[in-house]
Amino acid sequence: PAAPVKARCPVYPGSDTRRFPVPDDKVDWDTDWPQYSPVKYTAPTVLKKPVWADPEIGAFSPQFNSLDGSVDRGSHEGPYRIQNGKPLNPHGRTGLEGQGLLGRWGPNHAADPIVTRWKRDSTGQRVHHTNSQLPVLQFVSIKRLDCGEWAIPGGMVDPGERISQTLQREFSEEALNSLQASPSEREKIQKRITELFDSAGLQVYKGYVDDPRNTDNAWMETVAVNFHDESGNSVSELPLQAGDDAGQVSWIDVDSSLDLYANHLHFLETVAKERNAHW
Ligand code: RP5
Ligand code: MG
Ligand code: MG
Repeated sequence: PAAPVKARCPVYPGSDTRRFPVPDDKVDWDTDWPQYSPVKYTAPTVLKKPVWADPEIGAFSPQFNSLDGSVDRGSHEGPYRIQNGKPLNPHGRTGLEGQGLLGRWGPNHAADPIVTRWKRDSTGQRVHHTNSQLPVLQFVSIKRLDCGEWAIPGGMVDPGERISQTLQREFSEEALNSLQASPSEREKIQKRITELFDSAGLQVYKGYVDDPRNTDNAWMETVAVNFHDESGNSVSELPLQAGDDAGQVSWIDVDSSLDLYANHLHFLETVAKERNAHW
């Protein structure tokens, strides 16, 4: 696979820590590189030992490459290597070791709900792109509070949680602000979206995410699933409201020129092609 780009961003997110620069030809662990000396960094939020984070390796030696209690430490990409008790990023060197901002050593599992509808004009007709002549898809996008980039409203899989639950919960929290809703409002939101999320979604990606928070020992993985409102009268009619780690939320036209968080654009490309939409 192509060498990760965002996981080698010069300055680690939320910090002043600079990664040890890793050129493309030195990403692979199998390429000998004695001079490699990655910076050690684990964010203060993680060092404070919140419930969602692992402690430092040493006294702590979890069951890697398997289900460890209710925490899934298996990778979607197959077994990963352990070196000096620490898991090695399966996509190679990142210039930084430790947990960074991530809670788990090894894979940190997320789920990404890609909710789409067709773009329509004021008369309800589907809009076709002037260049491709293909109908234009729109997806629900959030502006992340941590970095200001537009992204799919995804989030971490809680220990023991089923992916299908994570997809619906994260969409509700980030795009419908369910965390701030009263119990009765929350129930209404749930009712409106359950049908869409219970329908068979189209899985468009499963695996490593080129996330800027990745380190040599901790990385993001996701399952991205597309839920499509074909007729435009399901989720399309719900009022969007940003919540939790989202600062803004909006329907955005799907197009290859978008600039999105991590490798989310790659997931959308698959959605557009599968649905025969403009790209
Ligand atoms: C990305 O980070 C995933 O694709 C998902 O969108 C997101 C999950 O992390 P948080 O939104 O919980 O920070 O790697
Ligand atoms: Mg979230
Ligand atoms: Mg999120």
